Amino acid sequence: MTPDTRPAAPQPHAPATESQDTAPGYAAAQAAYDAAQDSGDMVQCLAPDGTVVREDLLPEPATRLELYRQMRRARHFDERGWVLYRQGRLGVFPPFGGMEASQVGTAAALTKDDWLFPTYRDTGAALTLGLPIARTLAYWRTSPHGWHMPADLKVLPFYIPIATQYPQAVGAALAERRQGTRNVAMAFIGDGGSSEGDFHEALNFAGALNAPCVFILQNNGWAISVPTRAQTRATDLSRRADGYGIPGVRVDGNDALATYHVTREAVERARSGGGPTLIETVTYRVKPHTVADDPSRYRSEADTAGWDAKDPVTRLRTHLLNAGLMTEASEADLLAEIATEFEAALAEADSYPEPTPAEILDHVFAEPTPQLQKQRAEILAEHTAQDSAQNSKEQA
Ligand SMILES: Cc1ncc(C[n+]2csc(CCOP(=O)(O)OP(=O)(O)O)c2C)c(N)n1
Ligand SMILES: [Mg+2]
Repeated sequence: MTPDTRPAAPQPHAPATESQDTAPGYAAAQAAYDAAQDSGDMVQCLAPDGTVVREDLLPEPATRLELYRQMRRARHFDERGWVLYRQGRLGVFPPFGGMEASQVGTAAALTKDDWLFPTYRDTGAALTLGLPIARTLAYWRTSPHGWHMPADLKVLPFYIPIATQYPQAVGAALAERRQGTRNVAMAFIGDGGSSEGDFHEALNFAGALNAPCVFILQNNGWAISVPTRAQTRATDLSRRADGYGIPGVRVDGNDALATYHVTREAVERARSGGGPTLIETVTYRVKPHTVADDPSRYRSEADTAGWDAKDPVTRLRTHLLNAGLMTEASEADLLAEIATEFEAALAEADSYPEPTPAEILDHVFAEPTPQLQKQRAEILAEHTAQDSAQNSKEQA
């Protein structure tokens, strides 16, 4: 028998054990952030305490103030979203508090002629590009009024299936190029989503065809209850770009000035024919996965506590105050304005008529398929039966 001269098969990667990854005190995401910061691999403009580390990357003062305004609008929505859900006034809501720099700094680099493909997590990005608050509230209220995007905005409805939006964004980008515009498509995805086939196909497709795309990969440490470390053996997700021959950039996802800077560069490259870029924003999901999630089942309070010191809103706030670009009084005016804007939008959302049960299927296809027609009839029959049962109970 001839001896086997093939090299030994690599040892399989030992899967992360439960005790390593879900035990109280698990702080791999913090360690990853700190290591990226220390190694200088992660673009940063402001340190977590708000001091400037890269003077050369600072955007104009007016831009810094606008980024702060948009982050505050986003945070206000996030905070009110929780309350509204508890009051039964939102159907579901995936919070993004703590990820505002990752969403606002990136979306702010687009214009309204560009495309935005957000996931369910990216309310902050959609609001930044101009999605009306009332319509966004209607969406999370599961009302059909939130399903139509305004005609003057190329923001897609929030994608719930993971990674579907990535190849679609490439298609939109190629369509823009075919029409001879300089418009780009930006798509968001999470760390978990970057393990899906669609993510990899999209990057390859975009690279091969030099599509004007900007891919934002928000690494927030978790895919529901699965920590990034257990999800993939890769430790630097921006390097996923190497496999497709496109630039990959790692940026501090809690630093709005840095996310804005790197995204502007990527958008400019895409507009001028330089092709796609993958940007990994290193951040953290401080909040539960959705309002229905209970993270105490898979992580401890101590895991998230350290992220308060890295908070993106506080970081930019400290910088603006220190740089004399904002005072506590001007900030108070801004916050009052934001609260008024939100309450007016909430009143508008409250004024939309209640949807009827069968409407849930009305906008799936322009022409309903036979299956949808059958489902619609079933829903109607079920509700008619429920209504008559209720009526006879009330009359009895
Ligand atoms: C195709 C598909 N598979 C599974 C799910 C269920 N699911 C919903 S959210 C989620 C985790 C996604 O994590 P990540 O991509 O990191 O995004 P994050 O929630 O952290 O923003 C999964 C698996 C889904 N929605 N779609
Ligand atoms: Mg995630």
